[in-house]
Amino acid sequence: MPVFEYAPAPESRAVVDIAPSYGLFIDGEFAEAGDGKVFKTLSPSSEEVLSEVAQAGVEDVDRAVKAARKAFETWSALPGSERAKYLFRIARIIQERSRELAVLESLDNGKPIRESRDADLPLVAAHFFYYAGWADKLAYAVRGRSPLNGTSGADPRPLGVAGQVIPWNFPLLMLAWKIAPALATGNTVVLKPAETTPLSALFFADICRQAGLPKGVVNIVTGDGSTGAELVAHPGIDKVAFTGSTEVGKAIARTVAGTRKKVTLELGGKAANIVFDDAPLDQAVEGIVGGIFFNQGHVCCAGSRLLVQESVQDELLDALKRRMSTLRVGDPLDKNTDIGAINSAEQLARIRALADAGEAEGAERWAPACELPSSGYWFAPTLFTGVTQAHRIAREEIFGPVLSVLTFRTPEEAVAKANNTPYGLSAGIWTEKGSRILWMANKLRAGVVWSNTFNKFDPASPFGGYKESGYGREGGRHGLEAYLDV
Ligand code: TAP
Repeated sequence: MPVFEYAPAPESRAVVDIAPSYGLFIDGEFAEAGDGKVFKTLSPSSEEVLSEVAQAGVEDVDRAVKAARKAFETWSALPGSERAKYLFRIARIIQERSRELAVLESLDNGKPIRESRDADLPLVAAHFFYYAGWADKLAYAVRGRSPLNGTSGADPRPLGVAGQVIPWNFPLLMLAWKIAPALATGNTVVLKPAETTPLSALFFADICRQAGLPKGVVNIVTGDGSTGAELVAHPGIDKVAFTGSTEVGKAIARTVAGTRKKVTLELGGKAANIVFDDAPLDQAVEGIVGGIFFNQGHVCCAGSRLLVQESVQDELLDALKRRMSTLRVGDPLDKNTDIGAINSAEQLARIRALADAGEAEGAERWAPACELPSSGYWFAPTLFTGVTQAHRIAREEIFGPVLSVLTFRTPEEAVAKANNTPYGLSAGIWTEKGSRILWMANKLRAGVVWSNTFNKFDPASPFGGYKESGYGREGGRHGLEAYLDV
């Protein structure tokens, strides 16, 4: 089967040569699906077909799990320092091939090249570097257990084969969050990327070959939700790691209930970005814009509810509207683009329906004048004022470039409104007062709380939710525990 060919060029389509078709990556080889089924992956900015990709069926998933099981015997027995060498090699190849990967990601996902190049790709490499560093220090990975306090000098054991299912919003970054800690801890993996963004995972498979990773340690099964369901239900899986919607997360929890499988679920969010009247407003406006319009708002921890203190509401909203009027929506491969394409026609329909519901329920809709391209899937950055807590746009995850503005008078009211959601993934606080930041951070039921910034990520920081945003943590030392028998 063909792999991705390198063609040096500036940030443009020509950087990466995409083959007309791709197979599944099982046991170190690309191969067609057993029943020959394929599906198309599109560029959401042009609706052009980028490639045809194999649709894994039940037998393909079984082959992949068996390959991972076989590879587990030798991979888990390698000294951590040897596994680290492979991970460091993968990290370096990602850096070397980051232009190709950034262009591929922007083509298949629709995100602006400035984001894939300057945010996604550096974070992907950083994850592999970070977890490579842990592979020979696992005796220190589990809280309360360390050779230094005499509890255990032995490495904790890996779980076995991890079945990993990821969404389309950060295709390669979500892959890195899953694969890097799994491999560092001695597990092997079968990963299913989202149906609309399979290409960077297949490119990554090629990188595994380039790095000389032993066959079967990483397997990629492309397909739709049915492939994900088969993977999660497969009896040969020891660990399920899922990132996606709360609805599918609940179905997965039901599937694995009563089995030996360990599970981590990273699900939806409806974060509050809370601005007090003493906050540096210019800085807050940048944080609000980055919080909701980064990656077209396709971000689980997006600051989709702006809670602004009543006394600065008018001033803040004027500044925010001025800033939103400068955002450029358009070609993801143009370095000046701020907001790219919505990932799919289905997602665009979902965003439109919720925005229409916002208007129908009485909130006031505003968007800057901007011309949207004629083909592809687009949605202008949009702001709703006069939003109440009962409105759907204040309660449901929109997963698009739509901001709902609510107001508050006191810190207590801000906390109550911020926590009034079934989700609990993230929150932001903008204020000059350090004591208020600490007080709020303790009261907010959110896995991540940013202060005077938003959407900042680091591989050393654990990430994950409360309530219906899921359970388990990814990133940092906590992210290792999810793959270890502790
Ligand atoms: P989902 O529809 O849940 O899809 C996620 C993945 O699960 C996809 O690969 C999907 O395949 C697969 N899938 C669908 N049905 C399945 C089933 N019954 N069993 C197993 N796998 C199944 O979510 P999405 O629309 O791709 O992503 C958006 C959601 O992800 C949002 O709610 C967002 O908040 C959440 N998200 C959370 C985080 C964190 S870290 N908490 C990060 C990113 C995104 P197909 O693509 O083929 O349908």
